[in-house]
Amino acid sequence: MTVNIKRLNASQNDFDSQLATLLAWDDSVDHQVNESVRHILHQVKTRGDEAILEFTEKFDRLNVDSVAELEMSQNRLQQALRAIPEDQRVALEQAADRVRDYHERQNQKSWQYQDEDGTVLGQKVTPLDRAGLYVPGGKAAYPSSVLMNAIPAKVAGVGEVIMVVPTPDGVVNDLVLAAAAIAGVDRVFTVGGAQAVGALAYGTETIPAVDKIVGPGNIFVATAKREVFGTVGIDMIAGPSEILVICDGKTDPDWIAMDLFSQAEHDEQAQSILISPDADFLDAVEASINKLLPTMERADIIRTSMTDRAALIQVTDLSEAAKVSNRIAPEHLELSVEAPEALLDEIRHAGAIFMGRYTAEALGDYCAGPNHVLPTSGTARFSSPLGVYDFQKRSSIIGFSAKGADRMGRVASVLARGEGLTAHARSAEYRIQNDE
Ligand code: HSO
Ligand code: ZN
Repeated sequence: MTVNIKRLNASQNDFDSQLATLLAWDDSVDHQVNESVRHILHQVKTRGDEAILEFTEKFDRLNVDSVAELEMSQNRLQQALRAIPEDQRVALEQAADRVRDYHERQNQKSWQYQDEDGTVLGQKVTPLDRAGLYVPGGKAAYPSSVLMNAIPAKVAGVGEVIMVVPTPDGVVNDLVLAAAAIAGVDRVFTVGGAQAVGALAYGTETIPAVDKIVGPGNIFVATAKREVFGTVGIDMIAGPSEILVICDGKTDPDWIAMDLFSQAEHDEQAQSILISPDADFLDAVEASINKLLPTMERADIIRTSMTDRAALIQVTDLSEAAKVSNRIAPEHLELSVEAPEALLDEIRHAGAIFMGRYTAEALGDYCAGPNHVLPTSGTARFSSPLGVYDFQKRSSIIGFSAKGADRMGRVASVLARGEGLTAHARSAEYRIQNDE
């Protein structure tokens, strides 16, 4: 059974509408989910631990007497670290080191300066007191995502990182716990779903409230995060994974086919797009796709994703490829070309840019160093990879000298009177020195 992949040509008249159709995906809100999430959140907010125990029994079939029993101790995390295969442990540690090195460079410094009046102005950077990390259970439980979410928080100096992870029927994933140990996660609770998001947002007798919740999850988790936003901060709500490859036609078609598969295998709604000026190369990659697909463990997911959402797009040259890519603003962009640096100049919107034929996107997912939590669904137009800056905030510092208070007090007074705010005006005027 061959896969039928859409072919688009950027010179066709209806290319714009074809592209729009290609990029559309089903993110419709489900009212039933909304309602049940609201119910769960309300229960957790008002009944705390008791509600957590009830929902954990109901959804994860886990029956315990207290939420304390759902906490995994640091000893338990270390035990997981010893239990996993040695090659897994070493690879997780290598990945963690590189992710830490990269993110340390993102650390922002507080700064101050003095103006000519001796007035001090500045910006003070402080980490969040507590961050919550949601880790999905089952198939979507990625130890690599534990590293990518927890390490930037720790590098930012977050006081306490609290992880929640569902363990249906009490089955724990040792790789996930080991990754938590390596990343330095402070506390882990085996609670999942909307109830876990509620616990992190509102706090319960046992689970502390956090200031921001990050991490991926299913529709219940995503809906709950949207709902508690405002009470706490949240990261982005991730859509399906995407990869866009721009290729000059000179990379091995098997490599490109597998790069497209690497995101397609995440989920049926994932999107893989190849853009090339070389029509024969598009044919060659399509042949590789059909040759390689039967060898894939997740062939069914890949087939659905490639059939429903993939596309091979022909362009006249690499500049046009960059233009089309900028309109898509992909999560991952591979520049599989001879001179990626030159093409990079033309790229404006992408979550992460993978330079040259040797840079497989998969390396970025695991161990290159940069974060793999990236803006999806075109949001790279206005947002950035998860980073240290997401776990820090800034306070403005303002310290007037007497001379500055005099000079700027006059300005503030005029503006305040213009707004009809007399208390503002007089507060500023008190500090004006009328001795000349
Ligand atoms: N590609 C995913 C991250 C991931 N891949 C985790 C493998 N494991 C983010 O788009
Ligand atoms: Zn991936």
